Amino acid sequence: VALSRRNCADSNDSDLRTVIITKCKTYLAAHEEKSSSNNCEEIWTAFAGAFVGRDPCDVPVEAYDPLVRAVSEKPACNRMLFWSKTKDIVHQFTESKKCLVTLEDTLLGFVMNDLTWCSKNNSNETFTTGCPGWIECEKNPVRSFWNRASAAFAESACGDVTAMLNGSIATPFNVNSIFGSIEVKKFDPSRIRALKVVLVTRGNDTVTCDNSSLQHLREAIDPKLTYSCKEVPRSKILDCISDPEKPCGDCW
Ligand code: DVN
Repeated sequence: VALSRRNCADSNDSDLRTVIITKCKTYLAAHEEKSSSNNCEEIWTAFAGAFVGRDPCDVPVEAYDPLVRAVSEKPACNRMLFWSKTKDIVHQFTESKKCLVTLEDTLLGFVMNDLTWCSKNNSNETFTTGCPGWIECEKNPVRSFWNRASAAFAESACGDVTAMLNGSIATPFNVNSIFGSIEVKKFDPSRIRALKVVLVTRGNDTVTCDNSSLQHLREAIDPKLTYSCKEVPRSKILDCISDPEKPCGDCW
C-alpha cells in the first residue's frame, strides 16, 4: 500500500532536540546523583544518529545501541517494575510511591515517553507528526527505540523483580507483547532472584493466577528464579496510591 504522509517540520520552539535536551536536564536535576555520568548533548547526538536520514520504516532496533551506551544508570536492584497492559495504574503507582521504578522512570524512558519522532531517507530533518504508527511498519523509529530500551532495562534487572499484569484481559501474559517477547527473554538468572507477578483484578474478573498464560510465563523463565503470583484488586492499589501514609510494602 502506498501511504501518503504529511510531515510537518519541527517549528523552532517545539524542536525535537530542544524537547529532548530539556527533558533530559529536568530529569538530571531531579536525580542529581546521575548528573555527572550523563551528558544530555551526547545523548541527543546518539539518539539522532539512530534515525535521522533513515526511511521511517527502516530503523532497526540495533540503531539505538549507541544511545543505550551513551546513558549511564545503575540498575535499581529489587525495585524494578515491569508491566503489560497496566500502563496507567503502574505509572500512577510509581509517581506516588518511590519504592519501585519502571523503564519510564529511568533517564531514557522518561525522556522519550509520550514522544513521536521520525525522519526521512537522506534528510537531516526531524518530524514529530506524520510518523508511522506502532503497527504500520515494524521497524519504525519509535517502536525500535522501545524494543531496544526495554531489552536494556530487562538485561540490567537484578534481585527481586515485579511485573504488574492485567487480570481483566483473557491473556495477562502475552508472548507478543514487549514484556513477553523481549523483557522476559533478557532476564539474567545470575542477577535475578525472583519474579513476583502482581495480577491487577477488578470486581467481576474471572482471571486468576491459575490462568494458562501465567503458567506459560512460569515456564518461560529460568527454573532457578523463584516465581510467585498474587491477585490484587485494582481498588486496593488505587487506595494505596492515594494514601500518602500507606507504605509501599503494604500495597499488596
Ligand atoms: O515492562 C514494560 C516496560 O518496561 C516497556 O517498555 O515494555 C513493557 C510494556 O510493554 P508491553 O508488554 O508491550 O505492554 P503493552 O501495554 O501492550 O504496551 C505498552 C505500550 O507500548 C503501549 O502503552 C503503547 O504505548 P503508548 O502508545 O501508550 O505510548 C505501546 N504499544 C504497544 N502495542 C501497541 C502500542 N501502541 C500502539 N499500538 C500497539 N499495537
